[in-house]
Amino acid sequence: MTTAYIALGSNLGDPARQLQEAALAISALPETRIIARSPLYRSAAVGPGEQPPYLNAVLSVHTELPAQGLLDALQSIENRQGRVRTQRWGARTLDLDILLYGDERIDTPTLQIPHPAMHERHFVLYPLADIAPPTTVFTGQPLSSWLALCPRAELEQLGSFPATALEGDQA
Ligand code: ROI
Repeated sequence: MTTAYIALGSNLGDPARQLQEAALAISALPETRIIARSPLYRSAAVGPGEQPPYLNAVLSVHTELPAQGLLDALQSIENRQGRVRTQRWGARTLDLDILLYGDERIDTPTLQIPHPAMHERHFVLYPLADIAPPTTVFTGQPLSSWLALCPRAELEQLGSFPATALEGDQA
């Protein structure tokens, strides 16, 4: 059993609903259970160009799926929820990224863990800190150190990310 952290993001097509549906789909994955969910956060889009603000959250799961199997499952959830990959930094209905997979380091053409940009993104670090121990280490430093280096800026906490009735009482 491995504890993994998954970042969720959306800035198109009713983002709150996209994140709810994604959590429901993740809760239904084989050999995978949602352990905790961060609150929902809203922030301006980071990156080039004009696009709508994002809604973000982080989930922790216990899973028996291998990292690449988990990634494949998350990509099929993205695709089912209408994600179209156009530009690299473009707006999207749903983005699901594996941040951490136990304490493994993975570097393949399809998967890099820890996620290579997570330590510099407020919209990932703050929701991660809501559910992960501050002693969690990645990219050479504990989460608490990365937070100290990353201004919270205009990141706005919107409230809880409740489990839907369909997810039962797993999280
Ligand atoms: N900006 C914010 N605020 N949240 C995201 O999830 C997000 N995702 C992205 C880029 C385009 C980098 N910007 C983002 O992929």
